[in-house]
Amino acid sequence: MLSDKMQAALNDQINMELRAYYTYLSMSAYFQDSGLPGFAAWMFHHAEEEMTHAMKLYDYIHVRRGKVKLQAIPEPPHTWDSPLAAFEDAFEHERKVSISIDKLVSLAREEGDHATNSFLQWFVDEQVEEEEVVSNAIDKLKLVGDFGPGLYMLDKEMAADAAAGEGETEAEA
Ligand code: OFO
Repeated sequence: MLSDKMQAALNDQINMELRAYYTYLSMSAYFQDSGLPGFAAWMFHHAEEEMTHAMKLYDYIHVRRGKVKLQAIPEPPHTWDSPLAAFEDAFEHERKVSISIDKLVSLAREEGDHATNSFLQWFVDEQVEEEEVVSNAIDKLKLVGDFGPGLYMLDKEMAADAAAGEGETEAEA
């Protein structure tokens, strides 16, 4: 049985994952509109991963006989100043998710809720990898800068990564 506090915190986390899903889907649309289909595919794939994270939490609350309470998802931004700005925004989002997961782990430990603590370890590992794949993309975008042919090549690489499920973390593979 989950405590009321833990149930509320897990429901908040579902909302955070769904916000990430919605934001990355909006980024995918932005890349599509910008003539970068490879980035669009990569970001779409990443958005789908966020939905699986939300559903893991959703299922867990049910398994523990808790109540899922879905919350409103705010409208995401629709455009970014550049591909780099979009990925920097994604990185900020991932940092916030990591901090939120750490707080959930601390709460589970405070409450002596070993099952939830164990369940959350998957998310702890996942966040390390998620931050890494997004920051790798940022590094590449910084290298390429405004050089059009470089961006074109990078778009092809992102398309190949998305098709191969790369950017997908080990835990999800
Ligand atoms: Fe990329 O954040 Fe989910 O967990």
